[in-house]
Amino acid sequence: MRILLNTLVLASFVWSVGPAFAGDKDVTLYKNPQCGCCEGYAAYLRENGFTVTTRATHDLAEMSREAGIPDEFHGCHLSFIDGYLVSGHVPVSTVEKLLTERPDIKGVTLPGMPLGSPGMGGAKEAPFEMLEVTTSGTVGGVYARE
Ligand SMILES: [Cu+2]
Repeated sequence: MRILLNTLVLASFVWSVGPAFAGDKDVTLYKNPQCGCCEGYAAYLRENGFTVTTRATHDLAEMSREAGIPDEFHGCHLSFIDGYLVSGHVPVSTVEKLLTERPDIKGVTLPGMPLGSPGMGGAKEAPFEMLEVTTSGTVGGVYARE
């Protein structure tokens, strides 16, 4: 009987871990106060099931730099998702790939504001290349291209 009880307790514990995955979907997004396409990107994440808190800041460039992204590779906003940073208008499929594969990097950046990317208007002109932000504070290779 005790073994059965223990099993039940264990089973309910394992079961209760399930909803914790909801935490994977929590996003904090830092943006310049005037940035409209950043709000567009926040809306895009929400449409894809993420819970997004936007924070306006005048220190975005400094924050991106401190996160380990060299100036020329900054995205136009900076998101923190489940232990990773996601800079710029990164498609959600790449975010999911990052959260699933959990590589040993700080995150990814899509520099600038490419036309046709999520939250941006216009027509896509070229594949988006999401670059790795390495743990040593620089930009590595292409993590995903889409
Ligand atoms: Cu933008």
